[in-house]
Amino acid sequence: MKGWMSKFKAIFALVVLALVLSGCTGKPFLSALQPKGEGAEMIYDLMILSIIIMLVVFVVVMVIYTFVIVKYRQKKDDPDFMPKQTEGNHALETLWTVIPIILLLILAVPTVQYTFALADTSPELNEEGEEQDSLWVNITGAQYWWHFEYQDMEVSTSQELYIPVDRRVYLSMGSQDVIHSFWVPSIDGKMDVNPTGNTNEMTLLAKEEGVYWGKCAELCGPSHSIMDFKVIAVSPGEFEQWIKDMQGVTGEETPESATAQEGQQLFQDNCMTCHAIGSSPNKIGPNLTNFGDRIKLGGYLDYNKENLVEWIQTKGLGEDGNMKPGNQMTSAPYELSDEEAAKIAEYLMTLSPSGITPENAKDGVYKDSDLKSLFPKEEEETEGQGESQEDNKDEESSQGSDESSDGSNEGSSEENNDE
Ligand code: HEC
Ligand SMILES: [Cu+2]
Repeated sequence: MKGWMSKFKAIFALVVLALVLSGCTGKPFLSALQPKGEGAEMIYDLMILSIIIMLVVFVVVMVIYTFVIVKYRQKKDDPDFMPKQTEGNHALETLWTVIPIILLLILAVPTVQYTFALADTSPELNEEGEEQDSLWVNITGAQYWWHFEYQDMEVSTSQELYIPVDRRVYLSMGSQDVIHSFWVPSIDGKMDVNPTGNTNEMTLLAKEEGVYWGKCAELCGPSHSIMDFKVIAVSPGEFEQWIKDMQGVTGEETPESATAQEGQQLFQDNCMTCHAIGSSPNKIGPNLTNFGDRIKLGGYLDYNKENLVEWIQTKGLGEDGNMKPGNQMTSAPYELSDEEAAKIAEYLMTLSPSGITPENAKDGVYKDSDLKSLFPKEEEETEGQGESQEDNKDEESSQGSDESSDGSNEGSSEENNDE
């Protein structure tokens, strides 16, 4: 009876273990064990390689161990049995020194190779071997959200980063308060962001369209564990369209319904010190240009009007204090009635300047594009240098902002004057 029980226990333990371990591969949009990006694949390969090496070592050691225990154990009929004793065997000692060195080399070569490959931020080459324009995004981490600014494109957004699939995206990263760490497990490894002014660089390359979950991987305060964000990988053609739609937004667009219009006014009176709609440098709070397309509120809460009103009323804390503890919106000076908060919520939910939304990451439609139309043309700069200098002067006097030092953004410069 006893034997049967212990057998049963062992089987039960194995089943539980199998269940637990099979759960380890996790969700496909949040798992380093189901890589969907270039960096994540390399990291996964290294993981598999080191596990194989570990298993081989384990099995070999265990086989020898079992063999020795069985073969050389004290025999019942011969209690004085003593196996032959060896000491100072050169061949053996060389063997067990050389084998680990070889194993370490097998691990080290791809590890070093991948480490340098992942740190490489030089331009990607196209099929003809020419350097492609690099799509750079400035990323800023803040307690407890992320800001994204598409370099030279006059497009900013927060919390949800749209990227083209199959194309390397270059990230230049910093923080506006404390150290955070940018991590999209199924696409790439982690990168810390520092508040000291030095920027870290990395690339992201998603190999499949999809909505991938990102996490802050550095303990940065009470809401660290919910400093979530999303990476939305759409086809290059859809990405191009998205950028173009986002470029036109000024924040002055009038929403259709009268309630939303009132909400817009209330928003402009109470919220614009910290939030922006349309391209803007990083502010105290998230950029809300395409807030209507957000998958989550505040990075992780269900996106619906009820939550949004509660968020606005409690300044991101929540009625029982568990929406985003310690968040920086708590210092907002406004007082709003329930009705006013609801109007603002209605307005914010209309902010959807582009037909390209997270849904496009799931539709399986692949529109190709080389994204060329998004980059400022180099020919123009060399061609009409005399003229463009004059143009710049005019702009500088009328605009007087720091933006004008960058002559490449002529086309969209009016859009920055909305403050
Ligand atoms: C003192 C600056 C400040 C003011 C004023 C302010 N906010 Fe915020 N807001 C923030 C910060 C900071 C966050 C990010 C909080 C976080 O996620 O940790 C935020 C987040 C939000 C979010 C969530 C954004 C997202 O991407 O999910 C919404 C919505 C929002 N604020 C609405 C408003 C509204 C509406 C007003 C005006 C009634 C307002 N805020 C006023 C600082 C401010
Ligand atoms: Cu953080």
